[in-house]
Amino acid sequence: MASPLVVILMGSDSDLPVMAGCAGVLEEYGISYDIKALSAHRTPDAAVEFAREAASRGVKIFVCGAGGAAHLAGVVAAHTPLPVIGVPIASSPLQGFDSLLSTVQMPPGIPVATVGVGPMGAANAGHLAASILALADPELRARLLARRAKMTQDVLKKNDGLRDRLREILDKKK
Ligand code: RP5
Repeated sequence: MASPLVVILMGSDSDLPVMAGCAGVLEEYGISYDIKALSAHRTPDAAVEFAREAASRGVKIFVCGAGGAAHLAGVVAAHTPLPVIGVPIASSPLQGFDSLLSTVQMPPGIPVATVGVGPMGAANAGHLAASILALADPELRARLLARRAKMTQDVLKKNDGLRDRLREILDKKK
């Protein structure tokens, strides 16, 4: 069986509800993926070994989500030449600001393309992975452009009932 194009890694299975957002987007585009929980701190050897051998299996992109002292994306990036997208997760009392900084502030030469904190970031990680893969896949590029065109239409359509909705809100306040 062909290797999945994208690997979604999470620091813990407790990150699954957030990272499901990324998996959902990849499924929308028809992009194959694998999903695994491996921790930079609690399973360091397994995480490094997995990162090291992924490229030779045909994986193209890593999406790494972690919370707190979120070093998973950085450690994976240190051990693979593949693009790594980092998703900071708000699982600690610092609500994701800690994971955002520890994911985004990589030293020069070992980048992590960091998206926003939480579910919105996880979904965007899926869209960014699709954009990268679309560079070499015209059919995927067409699906991506079609999705964007639909999004544009959906947003423009929302203007139709805006005045009525505003009236309802203002009348309720009376
Ligand atoms: C991080 O610690 C994980 O990525 C997760 O967001 C957080 C809590 O992990 P668990 O204690 O739920 O396993 O490493």
